[in-house]
Amino acid sequence: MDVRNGMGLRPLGTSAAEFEQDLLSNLYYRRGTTVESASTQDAYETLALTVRDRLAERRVRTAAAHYAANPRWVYYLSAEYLLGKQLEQNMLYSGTDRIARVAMKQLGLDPDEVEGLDIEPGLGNGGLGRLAACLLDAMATLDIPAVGYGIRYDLGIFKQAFKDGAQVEKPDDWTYQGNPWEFPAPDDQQTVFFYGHTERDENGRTQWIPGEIVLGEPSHMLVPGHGTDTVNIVRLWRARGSESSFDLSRFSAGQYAEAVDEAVHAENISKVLYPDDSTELGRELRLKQQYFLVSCSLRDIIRRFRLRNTDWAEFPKKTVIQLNDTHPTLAIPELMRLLVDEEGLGWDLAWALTKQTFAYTCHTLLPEALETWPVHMFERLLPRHLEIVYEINERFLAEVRDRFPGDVDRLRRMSIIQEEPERRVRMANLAVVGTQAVNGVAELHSQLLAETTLRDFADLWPTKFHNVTNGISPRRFIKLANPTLSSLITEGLGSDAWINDLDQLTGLERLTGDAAFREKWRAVKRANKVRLGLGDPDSLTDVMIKRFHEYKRQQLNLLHIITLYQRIKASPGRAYAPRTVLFAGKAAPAYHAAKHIIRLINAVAAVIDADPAVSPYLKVVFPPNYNVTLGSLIIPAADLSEQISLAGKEASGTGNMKLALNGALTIGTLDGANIEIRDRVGADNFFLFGLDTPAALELRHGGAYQPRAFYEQDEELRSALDAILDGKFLGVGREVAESLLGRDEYLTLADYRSYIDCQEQVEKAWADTEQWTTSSILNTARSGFFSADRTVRDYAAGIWHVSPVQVTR
Ligand code: 26V
Repeated sequence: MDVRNGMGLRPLGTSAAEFEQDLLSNLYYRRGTTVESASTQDAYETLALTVRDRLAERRVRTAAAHYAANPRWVYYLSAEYLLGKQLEQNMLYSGTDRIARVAMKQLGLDPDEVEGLDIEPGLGNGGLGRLAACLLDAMATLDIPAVGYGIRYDLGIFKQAFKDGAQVEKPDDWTYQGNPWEFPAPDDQQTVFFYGHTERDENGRTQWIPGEIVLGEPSHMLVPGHGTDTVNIVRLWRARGSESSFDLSRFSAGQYAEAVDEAVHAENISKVLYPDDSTELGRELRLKQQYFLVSCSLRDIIRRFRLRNTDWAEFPKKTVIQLNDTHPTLAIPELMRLLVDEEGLGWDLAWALTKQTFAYTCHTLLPEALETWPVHMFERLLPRHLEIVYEINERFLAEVRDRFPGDVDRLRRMSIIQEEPERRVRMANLAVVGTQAVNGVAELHSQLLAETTLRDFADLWPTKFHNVTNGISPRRFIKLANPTLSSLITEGLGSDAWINDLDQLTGLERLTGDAAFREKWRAVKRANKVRLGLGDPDSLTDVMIKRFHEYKRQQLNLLHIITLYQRIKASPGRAYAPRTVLFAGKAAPAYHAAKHIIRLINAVAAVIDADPAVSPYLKVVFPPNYNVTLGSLIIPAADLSEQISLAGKEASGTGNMKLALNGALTIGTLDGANIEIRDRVGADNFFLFGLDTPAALELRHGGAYQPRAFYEQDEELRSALDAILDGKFLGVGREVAESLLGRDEYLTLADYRSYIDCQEQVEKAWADTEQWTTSSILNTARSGFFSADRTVRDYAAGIWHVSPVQVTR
């Protein structure tokens, strides 16, 4: 019997009755209980396992098909994944959503209550982590053999609560009830070295004698494709103390806590996700996390390579490793170390293989987000890797010297080692030097990378630089998040094939002329607002959902709210279109400026709520703890999408795509993927305002920017800032106003008037309900390009050079 083909297994049934039987059986044999005595948690775990079994069977067939094909694999290395809840998704993908609900009702269980226990693995900060999840979804859907590698943090992104309007953080112990979606794989455990020193053996080979040894324990979650039998995996590593880390002599001497010190220390590596996105911390534990991820994953990749291959020359033909930002860049010197020190390959061959294997995606332009590590810390933790980085750098700089003789400035800029004011390893430089392709995540971003941040490298290797515009999973962000709109679209197009072929949405364009369809479209939007339950469903729902960062300019949105508030106070008689402004998002715990903005938003919300002259027209809501689950409720309810970052700062944005796809109109700057959204949905269906990138650069770096001048010249702006400074909002937020009047790093005041005027255009457009609905439909109809399926096809054709492998029954 060929176990690899899953032969000899009883096929799992596709009827509700069979599903019910499997539920009962799993409840009994895997939870050890019965329907009569089962808790809701028992019911949930059992449902999860019963759904999971259907995917496990596809997983086995996928693994067999991939093994037989011995294809070129994509390995996606990412320190973060924001996968979102698994249950609903896995029911949809396994085709069990309907029968599962029928079966549960048969057993007297409330499906909604049971599904309510599913938790969200928050193993990421924001855009970068969610992008990783969307790309995995699309790779599986397109039958691309792929494995995602990451870290199984014990504590995910903190839970956000508000106390007196201020953000407080609580730990996210996401697996305290267990995690039914996870398959432990103890057989594939890896050993990771840290610290120590290097020695040369009699043959001149280098050996790393470690000072600490930690075990990496893998488990994986399933990544099913939609409308296909492919089920890929995401493999997450958890740190464990090695056997020697348990100190038996201390234990015997009665020092029980001290005996486990070392093991506890080791396990700290995967204890917590760092919650700071976009500011570099330079903490040793974070560097340890990065190496831990890289070391475990590379050994696993090599183990998998060796199942079917023997010749190292084949390695890049069978393997492409995508680095999700610089966080996993240590994989470059690590592969060199494995090939040269452990496998005995010569440097030149090892380097050629390494460079061919890796590709690097950059997700930022902010200089403070470019990772660097102090050389002394790097050297202490990874002594052999520093030697290798030096060698890579020396050879690289020789190449630069050849190309640009005498240009010492260029050498200084391009060196992997920064010398002043402190010696540091520049991870982005290492990532560019050690890969065959570098990409930005939207047209403008890729262009700016090549012209500014990575310009010297683009001069040297122009063909290395690519653009791959981000995309989002249509399964997660419309089909699952917005079931009613999805049904209406399917009804309108006559088929649901659009879910895996999002360009088909253009078929909606002709329906804009159908008054009955427009009516239904509005009814869906309204129902989604009712479902969200955070404000008048007939008001203009104005949504800004993203991490808090000054460059994203939540403070600009707030200045608009204060201006509206003051206008309503000044002329109470006018007919204002009711508006609900919704914010959601977290601030990094140490990012004080962002936290001040959060606190001020909550204060303004409270003051407006308490003012009966204003509250009928204006409401500010700020539900706490933004995550994939909350986003999936908000996005379908949005009329207006706020994408108001300073031009040249937001690499891409992906929330902008999710909102447009769900029929929200964007008010935005010419930044990131906003530009591509506007190009596609049409200028008439997009509210554009603000400085463009050249104008912003000119104003900022011309050195003549004076925020005070805008304050003095614009009465409404002055009045809004004065209200804050005068303590009109519970005495909160002076820091925000002072920062804007001081340096105003992100040119908020320069864009204020343009933004306010544009919001007036929004209000006018909102008054024309039929035209607004038409624009809403056109936003959806023309957002097909932003499917992550298109993004993955772009990577596959331009960077990975991989082809699909079909999984057959
Ligand atoms: C950066 C850092 C810097 C060092 C400290 C820890 C840490 C943790 C996470 C990050 C990632 C920030 C980069 C990021 O999330 N970029 C976002 O990527 C999205 C997907 O490409 C893109 O849409 C957003 O515009 C971009 O801000």
